[in-house]
Amino acid sequence: MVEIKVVALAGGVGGAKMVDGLARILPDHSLTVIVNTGDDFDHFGLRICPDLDTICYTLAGIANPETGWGRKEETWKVLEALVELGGPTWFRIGDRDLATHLERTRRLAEGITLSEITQQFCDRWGVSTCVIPMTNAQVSTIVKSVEGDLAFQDYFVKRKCEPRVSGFYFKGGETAEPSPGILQAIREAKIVIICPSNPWVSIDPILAIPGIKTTLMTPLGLQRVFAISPIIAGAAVKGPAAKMYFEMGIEPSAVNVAQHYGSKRNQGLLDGFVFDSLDQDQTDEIANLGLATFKTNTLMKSVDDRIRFAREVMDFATAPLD
Ligand code: FO1
Repeated sequence: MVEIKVVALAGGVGGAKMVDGLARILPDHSLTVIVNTGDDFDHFGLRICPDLDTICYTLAGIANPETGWGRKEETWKVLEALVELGGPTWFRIGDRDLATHLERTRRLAEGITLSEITQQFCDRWGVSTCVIPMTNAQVSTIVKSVEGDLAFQDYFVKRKCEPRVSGFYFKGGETAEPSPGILQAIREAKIVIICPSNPWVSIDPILAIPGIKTTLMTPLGLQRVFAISPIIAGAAVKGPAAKMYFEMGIEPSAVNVAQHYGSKRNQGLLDGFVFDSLDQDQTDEIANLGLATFKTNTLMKSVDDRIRFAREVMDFATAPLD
């Protein structure tokens, strides 16, 4: 693989798997991951950053393979003691995972930025990929629902994504600045990959940070931007993305994800779009948006799947576009 700079936008478990595949096939120091922090919240007075942790744990090989979040080989002594005390246990924090939240919160209180802390943790976990939170400011994804505005983790974990949604907004997003290095990484990237994450609550918060979307749309050199559909045959691989589409009055489909980001030819973001072979009947519709298309098996059940898929995506992304 020729030495090219790649930037990935990611959040959640699907994003982490894609990022892991890309990290395994790309030369060291060629991949920068911009991570959603709209899921972040304070719990027990600790700042918890689920998508940063999911992506760093996955890259470090210490993620819980069943859930995709939290750590593997975890113990739950603190949670058991909290049950005895009658404390809140709706958000399950394992003992090893707790150390991450304790130490992140301690360093934040010392005035170290979230970006610096993330880099410091990656150094400790042996993660060579450059992982950057979308901003060092606090930006909170708020879910507009039939029950009123819900904080993201209240919606996602406490309420198990049940309340019908009507929209989202990213509190603090309008005044937040991209973390240092993000705009430069986007400008220098030859390839930008929008990972198969939830468009509404994992990718849109990143695009909402002032400067990120405009920089994506005005690259310095010949840059190409691709998105990968998180919807396969009308369903999300994991999480509420399809349910959100449906409740927003939009049919959950690969073509509607492509439409969500738009093609460069129609004032959108994308040069090309990757989706599952199960949705091949949408190929013309997607191509007619002005997009190069690539179909394959996009399900990543194993590490080998992640590697195979990442190779296919990079081959498509670096080949002459039709
Ligand atoms: N998701 C759940 O559905 N239930 C949990 O108890 C839970 C705990 C948890 C602890 C640490 C962490 O980093 C993530 C955790 N998540 C849990 C996932 C979290 O809700 C993320 O926001 C999702 O991964 C969506 O991105």
